[in-house]
Amino acid sequence: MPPSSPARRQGCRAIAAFLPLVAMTMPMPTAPAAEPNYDEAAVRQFTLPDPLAGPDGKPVTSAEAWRTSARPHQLQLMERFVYGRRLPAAPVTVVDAVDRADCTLAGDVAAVRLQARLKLGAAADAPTTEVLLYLPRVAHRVPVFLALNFRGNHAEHPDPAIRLSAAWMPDDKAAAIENHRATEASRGTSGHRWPVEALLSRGFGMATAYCGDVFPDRPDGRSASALASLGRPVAGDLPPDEPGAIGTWAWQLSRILDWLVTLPEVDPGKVIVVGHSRLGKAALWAGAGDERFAMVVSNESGCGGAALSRRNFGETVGVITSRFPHWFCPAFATYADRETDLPCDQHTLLSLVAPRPLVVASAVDDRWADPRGEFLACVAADPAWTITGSDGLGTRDYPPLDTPVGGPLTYYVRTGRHDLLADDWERFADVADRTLRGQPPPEADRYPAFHPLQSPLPAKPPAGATVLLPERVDAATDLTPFVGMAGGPIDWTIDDGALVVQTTEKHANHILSRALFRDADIHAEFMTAPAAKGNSGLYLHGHYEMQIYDSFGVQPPTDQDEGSLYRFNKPIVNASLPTGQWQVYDIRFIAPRRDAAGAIVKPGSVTAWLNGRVVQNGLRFTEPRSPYTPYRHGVTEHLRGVEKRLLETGAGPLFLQDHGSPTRFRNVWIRRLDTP
Ligand code: GTR
Repeated sequence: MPPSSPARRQGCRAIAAFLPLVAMTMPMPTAPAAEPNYDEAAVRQFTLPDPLAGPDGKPVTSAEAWRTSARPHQLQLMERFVYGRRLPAAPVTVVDAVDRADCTLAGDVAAVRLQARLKLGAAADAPTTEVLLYLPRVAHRVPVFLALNFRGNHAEHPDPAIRLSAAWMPDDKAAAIENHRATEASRGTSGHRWPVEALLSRGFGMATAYCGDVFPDRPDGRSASALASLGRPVAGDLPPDEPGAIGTWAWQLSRILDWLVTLPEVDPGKVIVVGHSRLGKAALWAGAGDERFAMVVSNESGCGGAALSRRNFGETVGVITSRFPHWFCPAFATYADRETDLPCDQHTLLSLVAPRPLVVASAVDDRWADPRGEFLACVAADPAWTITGSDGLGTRDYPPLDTPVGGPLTYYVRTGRHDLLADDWERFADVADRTLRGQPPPEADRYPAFHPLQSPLPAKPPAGATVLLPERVDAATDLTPFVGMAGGPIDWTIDDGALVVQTTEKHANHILSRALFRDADIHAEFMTAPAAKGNSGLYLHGHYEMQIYDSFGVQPPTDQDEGSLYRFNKPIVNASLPTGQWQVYDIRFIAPRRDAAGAIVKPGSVTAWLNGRVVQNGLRFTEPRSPYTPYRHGVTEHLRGVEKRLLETGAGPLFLQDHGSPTRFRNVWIRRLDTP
């Protein structure tokens, strides 16, 4: 460890004993500074400052002293060395009126949509921010998740009534942003990150606003930010503790909270601040500084967020402050390559959330954000929960994948890449249920996360999958996993490694799996042909169809286009590829539950990926809607038996659809999630 002043050393507590995974005695890294270090053995040794230390450097020993002395001191350290001084409150007013409308979202979710332009401050030129809020249509106050977004409210959900943001945005082809402005095609492009229907169905409200409303995310964004209206310098040499974008975004979150708590539908004591990545850093800072946030969620916030700066793993202080000089206060950049001199670290930030619930979520492939460094920050922050008499993390062992640990300080590392997914939100809601609402999360649907890799094709079936069609279909392929409509052998053809739909006049020569399942992950690779617009489909249980159709380039896609759950919901984005290319669906299917009389008592849900993009995100559905299901059109005696058993047991087959086009299939498998 580099030399440190006696005062600083006094404030440090050797945490080697409970950080067994940190190489405390390893040599300094040998990797060149330009290359990120991903070698655990090359992580430098360090000792963390004590998050319980008061201004005299000595750790406090009571909850009272922590609250009155250590906590304010630690908060000040985060202000001075990382994010800059917190910005003062400002009066918040609604410009014009709140636009409030009842609406029905996908899956028949009854909602109220509120849109409000908030003016943040009294001055004539005070900045404004557009807030979008969906509430479940219920008669009581609800907890609300508040998350800033990266590309405007309209990108978070395909609802065409959402106001299109007119603010500056970074150019981004995937979000259809051209010349720094959103376009109509931008609608819903981040929809997979904001599963409104699923959360409303669990009784939560969902609020969002664009971070660029108060600080455009670019190095020169300061001059166009809200800081000028707050009397802060926007040019020239800045004081070392001058806030940047993260401080301004945290201020925006608090101002939106000012408004949310005035709404009669919102439970003012249960607003949860959530953020992903850079906005996760802002969510943590907002939650640390503003104790009105009842719970805080960091999703893969990484360096300058939940990950320890002292660990030179993935992104570092030097890298982040040179790529994003506008995010932190100027002092932070001076700790590049000397992070061990920082009087605080990111566990300090986490400790400021205590004793409120905090979720720190990582993704295993997001090494840039240092998942283990995020966990170790939780371990090091844990004393702030225990000193207040609360349970905290409850472990010092890095958890297995997809296994949340702790509570109210919760950590998990999930399978997959850097992203915010429907499954993450379900976990946040689980913690909110247990802590803020004091109720167990809804049982069922708590299966291991599914984050399919859809490239390269064909994709390897996972362990435990029941393979219905192999990666290459040929004359030797066993086709008995499928039967025809009458229960006999199938008559589809084999050509060039694929099974090809054998169409008949009725367009009802479907095939169905012998294997039955209730809840399952389903994978199918397919290639459409020009005839009949490439029409085919995956009929889940024969009741719900994930559409296969030539929809390449169709804008906006409808609930009949590829990626839709036919007649239930259009795809979030059009992810279709042209005819003649292999495409791929992965589907997490949760079957509806029925009572003894066959009536649905709990909706089913579907999350689907098409060619690498999320096209359905926890979509809830109830009774089948299509008049063409195999049980209605071209039905046989055999199928009547299949449907009867389905209604009795909840388990049914997978159908590959004949709709008049010689669609090709290969590599089809199901992985059962439960045993009905
Ligand atoms: C990266 C940055 C990360 C993270 C991420 C994001 O470029 O290095 O710290 O904030 O952006 O916000 O998406």
